[in-house]
Amino acid sequence: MNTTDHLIPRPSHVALLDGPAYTLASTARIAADPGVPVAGQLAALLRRATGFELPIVQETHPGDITLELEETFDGGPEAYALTVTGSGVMLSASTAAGLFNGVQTLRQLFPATIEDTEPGNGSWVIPAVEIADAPRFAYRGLMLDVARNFFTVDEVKEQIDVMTQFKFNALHLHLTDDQAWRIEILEPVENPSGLDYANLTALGGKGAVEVPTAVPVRGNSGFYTQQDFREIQAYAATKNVLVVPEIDLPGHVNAALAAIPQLNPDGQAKPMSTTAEVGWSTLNADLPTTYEFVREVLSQLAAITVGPYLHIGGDEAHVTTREHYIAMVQEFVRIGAHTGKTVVGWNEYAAVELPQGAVIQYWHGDFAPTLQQAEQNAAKVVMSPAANSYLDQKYSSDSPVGLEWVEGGPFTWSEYYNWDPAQGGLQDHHILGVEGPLWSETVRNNQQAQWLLYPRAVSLAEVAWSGPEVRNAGDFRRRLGALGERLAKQGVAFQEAPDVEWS
Ligand code: TNX
Repeated sequence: MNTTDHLIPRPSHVALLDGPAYTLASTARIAADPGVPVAGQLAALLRRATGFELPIVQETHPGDITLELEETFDGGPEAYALTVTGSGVMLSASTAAGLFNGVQTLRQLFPATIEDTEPGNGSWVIPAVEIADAPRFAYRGLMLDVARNFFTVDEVKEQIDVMTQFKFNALHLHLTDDQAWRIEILEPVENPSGLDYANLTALGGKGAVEVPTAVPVRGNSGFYTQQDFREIQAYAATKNVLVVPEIDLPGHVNAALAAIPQLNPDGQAKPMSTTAEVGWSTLNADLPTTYEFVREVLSQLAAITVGPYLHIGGDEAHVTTREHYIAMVQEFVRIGAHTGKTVVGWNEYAAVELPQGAVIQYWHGDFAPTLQQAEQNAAKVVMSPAANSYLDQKYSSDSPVGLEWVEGGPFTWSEYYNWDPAQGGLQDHHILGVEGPLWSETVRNNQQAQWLLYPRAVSLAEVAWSGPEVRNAGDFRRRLGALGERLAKQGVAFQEAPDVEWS
């Protein structure tokens, strides 16, 4: 079995070398500069399966695995070069992100027994090989809808652990929706209208979806304190993941309307709701409290967000008149940009004027405004076309969880593999990247989430990372098959696609 042929996502260049293979010996060490967090992660993985000591040291000897930060190394901020020979493993990159990516490749180069959680007598051999690799797109994301069903901090960390082996580097958290509000907003220094921000989570945090059909169980309740949110980001950062928080505006806001009466024109709080229906709630364009509220929420969220992006939603505002939608979203974009962050929104928001470099997440419907903003106003696009990336959709009509509304579905790994983000006139330089959203109306725990995610998220990882010249569906299917054993050893639930020969 030649693992150099199994890599997912597929690297730009892989060349087998003549000469002896590398064997990780019990005396090997990991040589790395201090402050390269992935060195510790690699050591932990290898120690667990091999039982070797694998100390982390600074000077390299023959037989070691060396992680080298080389400022002059070029190929982009996430690129890496990996050379494996009989005398050692040498990984180089110009950034910690590049080293992180290279380590994910190295993990897959070891035999699948490297995923064992107890030391066995594997033979830790890697063929001599030279790999040079860099991503096609800078943004490679997944989205968790923590509003319809709450995922705890630990569950989110576990999702990060799994996704990052495929070089995903963004995690979008859909923090608010009709059914719930999941992020703590503190009592502001100034609160002219006396809005009860604490009630957003006191009441809104208790909400969740409850669909009467397939999955009768109510979603989980809960919310993140600002400290929790910081903790998620800090953890994500050690695995090269940027968190993108979303407050969905001006629709999908019932939980806020329920928590804060002054957001309603009649001053009456709305009842909380558990329905999975969409598009029935809206903020009010004529109320000054709408803008006061949004300013406070976005500025607090921006202040605790490490990454450059702030997602302001914008989707499915079906009960907002067009005039009111434009008025509100234009102002929300301004407020968002004023926090110093780059605003992101679902593609409906391309109807307003966007600041240069704003990000449009295309999911559904008319492509023209997205393309136009990308071409004329230098907006960047994250591609999440529903029929190629929606991870909440069923695999087949008898899937125990998942929705089934996207035209052309249900969908398997192949629909999420066989598409190109550069479509409809969009070119690579317009595209920031690719994201697979996992809406959670039918999802109640990480296992169900994983089952919907994998293997389709792996397809998206390769679409986002690998150039079209190295992509091939038949070959990908073969590599997926080889991945099965590794996922199983990691305890990751995945759909055993019937057209894949799982190892
Ligand atoms: C549409 S996709 C929504 C979500 C739902 C999803 C269900 C998008 C931007 N909005 O509110 O959860 O469909 O698939």
